[in-house]
Amino acid sequence: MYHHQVRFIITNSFSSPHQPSPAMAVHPPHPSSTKQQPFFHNETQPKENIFITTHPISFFGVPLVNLNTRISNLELSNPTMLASGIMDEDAGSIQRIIDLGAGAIVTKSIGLIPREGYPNPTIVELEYGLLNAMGLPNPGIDHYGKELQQITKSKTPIIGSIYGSNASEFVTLGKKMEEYGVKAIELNLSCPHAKGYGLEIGSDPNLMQEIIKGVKNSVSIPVFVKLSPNVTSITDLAQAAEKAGADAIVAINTVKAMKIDPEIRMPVLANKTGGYSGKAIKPIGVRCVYDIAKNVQIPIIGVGGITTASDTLEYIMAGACAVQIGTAFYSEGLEVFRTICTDLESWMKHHHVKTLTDLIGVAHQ
Ligand code: RRO
Repeated sequence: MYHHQVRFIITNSFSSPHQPSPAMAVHPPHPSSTKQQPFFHNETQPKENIFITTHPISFFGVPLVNLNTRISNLELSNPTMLASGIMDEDAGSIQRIIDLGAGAIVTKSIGLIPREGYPNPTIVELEYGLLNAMGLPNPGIDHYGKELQQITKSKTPIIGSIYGSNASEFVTLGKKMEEYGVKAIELNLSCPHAKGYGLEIGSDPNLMQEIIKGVKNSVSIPVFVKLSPNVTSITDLAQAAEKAGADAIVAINTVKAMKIDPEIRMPVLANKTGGYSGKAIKPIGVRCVYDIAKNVQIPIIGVGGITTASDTLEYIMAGACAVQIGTAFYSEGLEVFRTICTDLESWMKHHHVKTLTDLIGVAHQ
């Protein structure tokens, strides 16, 4: 039905996790690679050449470089986290991502009661990413708690993402998440198309601060705040969040966008507009992280279009201490966490960087 830019449409099915589809990866060449073999393959190189090095990355199984990172009081064995909203619907799929090497997991955004989400079509693949308007489908906090309790003893930290329409709903959800054993809360104040939720409340700094203070006063675990790029100044919101006591900023949620199919003369998504994720939004995310890092002291977690080790390094150098990965599953497959970590280790070894955290914010110097 869709011939040109729309490659496939995925429907909203809460009970069946999305299956990634294989596709060619496109990576930028590293700037230092002009005289040597490049570290990260580009469009003209076959994928087998993704990394060329003669340096060993471990000695008798002990890594020679250190990918550990820290967000507030959470210790991560590596900086790659599962972003909210993908492969995080039940204990089984979360366990699978843990086994695949993610440094931390963020759950689906969960509300007080079950919610079906928007009618189909809810996701469409465009040239450089995915456009979605899922509409916050989730089983509600009480049912999700049963899933969570099966996996929160894992060594890999689980972070509970929650959404609500006011401070009191966020407080109830935050307390329940803590009871279920999550190691931190992520406040979703940034979904671009959820009426009465997300961006509609997250773009009001006073309401945002009321929510953060309410949750901070009710739980003893760290509270992260996920912000939207669809505002005049994401930096102002990050500063307001820091003042209200947030322990970390997560930047960015998806970019408000739309796809019209000329053949049917209609928007493709049933909700008409949605949120764009994937490679296309990486430069937007990197810019947001860079600007936020200049203005806040709390840790920043980068999200938006991260597909490769090179993308991860961009975010880290802009000021992020960790990154979240979601849409990359569709182009890279579920091995993306391992691939990024292995490529990061190789890059660091080659550049004589022993500790990943030494690279945080270096682009500001
Ligand atoms: O469920 C969604 O439609 C959704 C959410 Br909660 C979000 O935070 N960001 C997004 O692009 N979609």
